[in-house]
Amino acid sequence: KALCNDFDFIQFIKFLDTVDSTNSEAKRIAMEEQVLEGLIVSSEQTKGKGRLGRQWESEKESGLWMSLLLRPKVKPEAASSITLVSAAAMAHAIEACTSLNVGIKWPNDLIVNGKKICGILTEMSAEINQLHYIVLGIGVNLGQMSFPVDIIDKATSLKKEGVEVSGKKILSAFLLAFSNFYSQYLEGDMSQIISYHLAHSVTVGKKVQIITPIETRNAYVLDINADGSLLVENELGENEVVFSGEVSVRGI
Ligand code: BT5
Repeated sequence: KALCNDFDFIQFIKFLDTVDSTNSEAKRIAMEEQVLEGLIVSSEQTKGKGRLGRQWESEKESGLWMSLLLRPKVKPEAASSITLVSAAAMAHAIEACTSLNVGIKWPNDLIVNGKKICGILTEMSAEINQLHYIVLGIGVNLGQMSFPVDIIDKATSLKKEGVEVSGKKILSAFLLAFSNFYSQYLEGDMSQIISYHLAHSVTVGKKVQIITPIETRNAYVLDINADGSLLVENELGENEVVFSGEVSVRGI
């Protein structure tokens, strides 16, 4: 049952000690229950996932590892911009609970002092013209003081940045901000969400590499469009719109 109108996208909350991946658990629930929406949180993930098959370090009690199972009544093309909705909501939540400045690296990374503190993995099940569900996976580093060598220079946690906040506090601040941005998104209004991104972007106005599974090329980021896509100037000096793939910002 819905907790209240503001949170009617949360019909269940499942807290786990351990799981392979909260995204995988959300997908299993989505398959069993055809209409349910809700939240899964785990203290530990044994197979935390990043995008493009990458690994997400999710040690026990070191972070907030969570997934929202959502069934918004939107077209499949509109589904990927939910990543922007959650990035804005989590940036807002971290800033509301701490004195840190949070940057957003389009479309899915949150950055504190040049290092990644949060990553978002959006997965969906859809057919042409019909979206079945979205799984919105969010990982926030809370208590790690060290990271594996391959990411030691690019990852950080709230504790490493000198802040101790509980996952519960971040989660409740996130849900409040998310419910607000999500209802705007459902109404087809991305304006406040895009403004929030532009104000916090570490991507706009930078030279970036656009890395997709097939190619890597250089571009200069001009703007974030109203639909959440990125407006870039390519190496030929032409304007181009980037909808998906990964954009990595040089120097971060
Ligand atoms: C992401 O992928 O940033 C998406 C991460 C989503 C994690 C959440 S946790 C809850 C839910 N359940 C899941 O199984 N996943 C979601 P990507 O942009 O591909 O970044 C992955 C890269 O970030 C890795 O290849 C590492 O370089 C780096 N990385 C791995 N673990 C990290 C960590 N804990 N903190 C910062 N960077 C990390």
